Amino acid sequence: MLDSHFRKEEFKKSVKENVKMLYRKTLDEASQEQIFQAVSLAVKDVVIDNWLLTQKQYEKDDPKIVYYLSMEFLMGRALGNNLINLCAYKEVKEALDELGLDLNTIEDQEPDPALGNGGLGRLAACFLDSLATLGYCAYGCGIRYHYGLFKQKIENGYQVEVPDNWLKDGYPFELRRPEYAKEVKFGGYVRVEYDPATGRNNFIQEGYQSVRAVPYDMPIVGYNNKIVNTLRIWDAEAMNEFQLDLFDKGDYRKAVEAENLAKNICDVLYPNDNHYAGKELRLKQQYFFISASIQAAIAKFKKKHSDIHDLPKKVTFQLNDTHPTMTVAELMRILLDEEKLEWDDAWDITTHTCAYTNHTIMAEALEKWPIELFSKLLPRVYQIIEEINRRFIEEINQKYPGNQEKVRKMAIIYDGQVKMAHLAIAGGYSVNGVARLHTEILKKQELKDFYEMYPEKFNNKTNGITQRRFMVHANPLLTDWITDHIGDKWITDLPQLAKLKVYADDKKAQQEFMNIKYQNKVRLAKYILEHNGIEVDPNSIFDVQVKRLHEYKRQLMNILHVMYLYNQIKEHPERDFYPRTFIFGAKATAGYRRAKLTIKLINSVADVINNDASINGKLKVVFIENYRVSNAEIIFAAADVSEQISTASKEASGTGNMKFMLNGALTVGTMDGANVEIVEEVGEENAFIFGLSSDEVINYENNGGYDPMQYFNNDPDIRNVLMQLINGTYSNGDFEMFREIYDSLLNTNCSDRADTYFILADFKSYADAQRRVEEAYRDEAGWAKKALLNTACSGKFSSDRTIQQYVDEIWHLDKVTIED
Ligand code: GPK
Repeated sequence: MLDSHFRKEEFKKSVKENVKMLYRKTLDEASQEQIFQAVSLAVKDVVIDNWLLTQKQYEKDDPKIVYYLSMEFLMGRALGNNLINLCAYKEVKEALDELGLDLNTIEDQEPDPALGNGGLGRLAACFLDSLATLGYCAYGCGIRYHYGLFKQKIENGYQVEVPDNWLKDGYPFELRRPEYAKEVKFGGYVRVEYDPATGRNNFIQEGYQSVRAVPYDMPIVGYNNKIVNTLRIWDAEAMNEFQLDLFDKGDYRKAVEAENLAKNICDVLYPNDNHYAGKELRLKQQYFFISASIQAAIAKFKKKHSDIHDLPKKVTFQLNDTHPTMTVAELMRILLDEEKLEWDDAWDITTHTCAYTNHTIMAEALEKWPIELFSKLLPRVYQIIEEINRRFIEEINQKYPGNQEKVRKMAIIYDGQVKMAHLAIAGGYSVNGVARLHTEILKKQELKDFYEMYPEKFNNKTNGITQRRFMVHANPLLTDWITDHIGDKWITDLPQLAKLKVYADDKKAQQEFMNIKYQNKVRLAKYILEHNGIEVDPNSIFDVQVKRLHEYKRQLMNILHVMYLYNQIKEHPERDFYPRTFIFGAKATAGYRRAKLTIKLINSVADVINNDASINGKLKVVFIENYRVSNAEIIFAAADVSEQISTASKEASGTGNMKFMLNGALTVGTMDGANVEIVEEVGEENAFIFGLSSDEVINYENNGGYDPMQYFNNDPDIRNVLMQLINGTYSNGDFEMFREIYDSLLNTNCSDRADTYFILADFKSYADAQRRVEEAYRDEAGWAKKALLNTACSGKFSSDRTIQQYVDEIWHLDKVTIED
C-alpha cells in the first residue's frame, strides 16, 4: 500500500462519514450513486495531499512545463483509474467488501466523462497519464463542455443521439478555481494609437464583448510516484462587472448578448471525428480556451521569471491538431500588445514555444476559416495573422523567387480563408505525425512543400496507450498472470513484456493465457446479454471492430464480408465453419448520413443472421450500443481478433489496434498507420495482413484507373452480396433502404468517385485473410502462442515511450521526483 491514508479502517470510516455529511444518511440508506460520491471524496482526499506535494515540488524545482492544448480529453472514468495509480485498488476493494459494498458497482455509477470524440481525445488522456507517471510537469488545457459526446441509443436499428449530461449529479473529481479566472474578448474593432513614449503604435481592441473563463482542475494521478498533475478545463461565465457597466449605460441589448455568448460557448462538444464543420461557435470555443490558457501560462511564467525572452526555456505549447492553432496568434498578441515586444522578438519566442501534431491526412478535416468570420470575431488576432502571412509569403518569395504556385499552395491566408495547418507549421518549431507511415506521407505528399522549406521541423512520434488503464484496470486477470511470471515492472516499463516470450511455447502458460481470455469473453458475453439481449457463445471467435464510424475505417467492408460468410454457410451447410461472433461498436457523427446508414445495415444484418435457426448459431453479429471508454475496457480484454481495416494511407495511426494487441488479440489489418509497426514488432506470421498498400492507393488516387465495376462484373460472390443491398434481403423487402450504400460502391449517381475507399478492390484479399484466421484458430496451441506473442511484443506501444520521445526530441522537460 502506497499511503497510510489508505489504511482500511480509516478509509471505511471516511466513507461512512462522507455519506453522513453529504446526504445525512447511513450507508444502508444511501443509493449507489451517493456511495460513489462518498467513496470518490475519500479518494480525492488522498489525491489532494499528493496534489499539494506536487505543486510544492514544482514550486521548488521550477521545471520546464508542457501545456498540452486540446479541444478534446476523452478521460474515461476516474475512480478506478485513480485507485490503480495510487496502488490502492485491491485494498479499497477489500475495505468496501467489508462494508458490504461492491467496488465494480460503485465504479459503474460514475459518468464516463466523454469530452472527446475518439482517438485524438483518448490519446490526450493517455498522454496525461504517462506525463504524470514519468514525472514531468504538464498541464492539459481544454474545455469544460456541459454536454460531452452524445449517448448513442439504437432504435429500430438506427442510431439516436441522446444528450450526455455528465455534470448533472456533480462530478467529484473536479475543483472550481475562480481565483484563476481570465477575461476573453470577442468582436469589436481595433483602434490604432500612436504612443510617443515608445515611438510605436498601440493596438487597442474596443467595443468588444467579454467572457469570463473560469478554470476547473482535475487531478491526473501518476503511477506510484505521488505526482499529481492537472487537467485544466475552462468554463465560460458572464462578466459580472462588465455587464453592470452596460446596464449603467442602459445598453441592455448588449449586456444580454454578452450573457448569451457566455452561455453558449461551453455547451457542447462538436461530435465530429476527422471532419471540420466550420461553425462560428466552434471558432469561439477555440479562441476561448486558447486565450484563457495562454494568459494563465504567461501569468504563471512571470511569477518566477522576469525576462519574457526566457519563455521557450521554461514553457512549451503542444497543439493537438490544428484546433488550438490560435495559440500562435494569441501568444504573439500578448507579446506585442501586453509585453510590448518588437515583432521579430515576439516571433522568435513564439516559434520556439509552439509545436504542432498532425493527426490526419483526410482533406475534409483541414480547418479553413473564412476571413470575414474570423476577422469579425477576432479583429486583433486576425490582424496579427495577416502580418504573419505577409512575412511568410516574403520568405517563400525569397526562397522560391517568382514561384506563384508555391505561394498559392502554402500561404496562410489565401482565397478568402485562413488555413490553420499552415499557421501551425509556420508558427512552430516542430511538426509531427503520429506513426512512421503517416509522417512519411506528410513529408512526401500532404505537406511536401512545407517539408522542403523546413525539413528540420518534421519528426515522427508513433502513438501509444497507457497500460495502466488498458491492462491493469481493464484486465485484472491478465495483469496478475503477467506479474506472476515477470514481476510488476512492466506497469511502468512496458517493453519488459518481452520477457513473456519464453512462455510462448509453454503448454501450461498457453492454457492459462487462453483461459484468462475465455473468462474475459464470459464477462463480455454477460455485458452483451444484459445490454443487447443477445446470447453469444464465449467459445466462438470474438472478432471485434470498435472505433468511430467512418467510411475510411471501412466498417462497411466488414459487414459485407459477414453477409458473404452467411451466404457461404447457407450454400454449404455441410462445411465445417468455426463459430464466430462479429462485434461492432461505433458512434457516427449526427449529420453523417452514410455512416448512420451503415449502422442500420449492421443491425439489419444482425437481425436476420441472429434469428436464423438454420445456421445453428455459427454466426452472430452484435452491435454494442454506446461504445465509450468504460465499455471499451471490457471489450479489448475479450477480443480474439482485432479489425484494423482502414484504406491504406487513411488511418494516421490508430490506437485501438494497440489496446487489442496488448490484450492478446490478433490483428486483421491493412498496412496502414501503426499497423505497420505492430506487424514489425510481432512478426507477420502473428497477424493477418491484406489489401492494397498505401502507395497503391495513393497511386490510384493521383492517376485514376480504379474501376469497382470490374469486381462487380467478374466476381459472383461480390455481386451477390451487393445485390442483397437492393433486393430486400436485409430490409424486409424494401429495395430502397440501402440503395445509397450500393450506389456509393458502384455508381456514379453520387458526387465522389465510386467506392472511394477501395472496398471492392480489397474484398477478396480481406476474405482470404479471414479464412486464414479461421484456420489459425482451429490450431489451439498455435493460436495461444500467437496471442501470447502479441501481448509480449506490445512493449513499444506504451504512451510512456511516446511521451519520453516527445520529451527527448521536442519538449526537453526536466524530470521531477517528490521528496517528502
Ligand atoms: C484524427 F484528425 C483526427 C480527428 O479529428 N480525430 C481523431 O480521432 C485520430 N483522429 C486518427 O484518426 C487516428 O488514426 C489516430 O490514432 C488518433 O487521431 C490519435 O493520433
